[in-house]
Amino acid sequence: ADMSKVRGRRERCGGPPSVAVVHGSGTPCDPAQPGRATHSGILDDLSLMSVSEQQTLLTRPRRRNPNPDLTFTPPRGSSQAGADVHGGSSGCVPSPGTPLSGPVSRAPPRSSPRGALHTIGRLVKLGRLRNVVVLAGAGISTASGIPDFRTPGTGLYANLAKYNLPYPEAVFDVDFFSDDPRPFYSLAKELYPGRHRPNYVHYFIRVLHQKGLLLRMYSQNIDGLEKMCGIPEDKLVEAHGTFASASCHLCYTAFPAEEAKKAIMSDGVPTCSFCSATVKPNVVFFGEDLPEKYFQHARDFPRADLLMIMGTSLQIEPFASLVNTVRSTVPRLLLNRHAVGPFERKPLRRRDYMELGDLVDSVSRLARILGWHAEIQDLLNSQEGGTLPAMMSDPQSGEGEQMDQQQSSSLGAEAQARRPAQSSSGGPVPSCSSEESDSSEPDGRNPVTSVPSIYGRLV
Ligand code: CNA
Repeated sequence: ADMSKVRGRRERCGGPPSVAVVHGSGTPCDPAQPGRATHSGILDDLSLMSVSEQQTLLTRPRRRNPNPDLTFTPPRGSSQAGADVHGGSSGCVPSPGTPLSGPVSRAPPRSSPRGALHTIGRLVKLGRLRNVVVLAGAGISTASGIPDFRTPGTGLYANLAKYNLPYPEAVFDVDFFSDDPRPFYSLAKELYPGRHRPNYVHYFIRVLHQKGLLLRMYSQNIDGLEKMCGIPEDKLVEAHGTFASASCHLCYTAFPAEEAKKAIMSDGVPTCSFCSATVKPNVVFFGEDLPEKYFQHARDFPRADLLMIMGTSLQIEPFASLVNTVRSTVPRLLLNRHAVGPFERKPLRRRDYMELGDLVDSVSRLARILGWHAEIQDLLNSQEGGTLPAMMSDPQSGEGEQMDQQQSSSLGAEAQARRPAQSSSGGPVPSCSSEESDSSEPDGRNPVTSVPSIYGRLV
């Protein structure tokens, strides 16, 4: 793929021409993996456990949406985002009126002791999963008190009603922002780092790193909690930008992030000293480039041996399509309140596992299976006491940067995020690709060769 043409963009869910809700298993690459027969054999055996779980899922009666009002009417000319989590089969494009996310009254979560968590836990304990990629969304931060987007009633979109947005995603539309930045600033006040603390789920991911198992965390979140809990910068891709830097939305002149924050928190409007247009924190808006770091996925995903998907509705592209870029032999574990993306498919793809329910609950059960629970509790206690231990970027070798709590917390104020890169002429700099330098993986595995749909999205 010619990565220089890629411009990452957030998709307005379901709206043509940017319809990009992920359905189906999508296993674009599955090269044979020489020398991995043992791994495959174990996976084959263990996958039987999830088959029985799938049967349970298939026979469980599904409740219809008890509140048809909890629906999102898309902007004119677009079809409905999201997926019919009540029983739609794979490959469908949901019809208008389908709820954006499942109401809390969905079928009760499964907690079979021999289910997804035990399967994955066992593989980890066997040492079979050493390159875990985590894909995360707003759901990992709800336990920290930050609402997600789409949960009816509590979601941030629902709270923006007072601004009479033409459609909820307009809050991230740069043209809309240009006319009226207040809805986004209102959201920003809620999400600015500093008001909230990492929770059990964040620390679970940190421990995953401490154990040397985290290949990379790709997060859609802009709350900065991943860095605050000590996940090193080189292990983290903040795919939708952050509040850690700011710039003019028109001419991209950099603006001091702290000044922008101060103005926004006191209901002011920071303006560019160069062109007087409105300043925007470098959170990625629809149609804007994703950070260059995001394109690291071309190297990471072929190396992943477990994909953990947590707390996301998988409705924003190109992020959502990442789930389809691991090899088909790679287990994918969804931890969420309800099935999303390819996990709506029935039966599940072989080696797809999901545990539905509250994330903290699911993650703490997985942590107990792995024997990590006490360690995570200690980290949470240290956070409370302000004595969070240092974190290394490479815990196995002992090398890498040390990070104490103060550093990790203050990272939110540093320029970690990328706004769309600009050339000297003011135009966007082409996104860089790591593919060329990565034609052969160090561990000898085949890289992903077929190209997922995200590469076709040119803006
Ligand atoms: P979303 O569309 O709101 O989906 C969140 C998902 O998490 C839904 O499927 C929920 O059911 C699920 N969920 C929420 N709470 C829990 C819980 N406690 N246990 C289990 N599941 C839960 O949000 P996405 O992340 O998918 O959408 C991507 C957007 C959201 C990104 O662009 C972010 O910038 C944006 N966002 C970020 C934050 C944040 O930084 N904390 C908050 C709100 C929105």
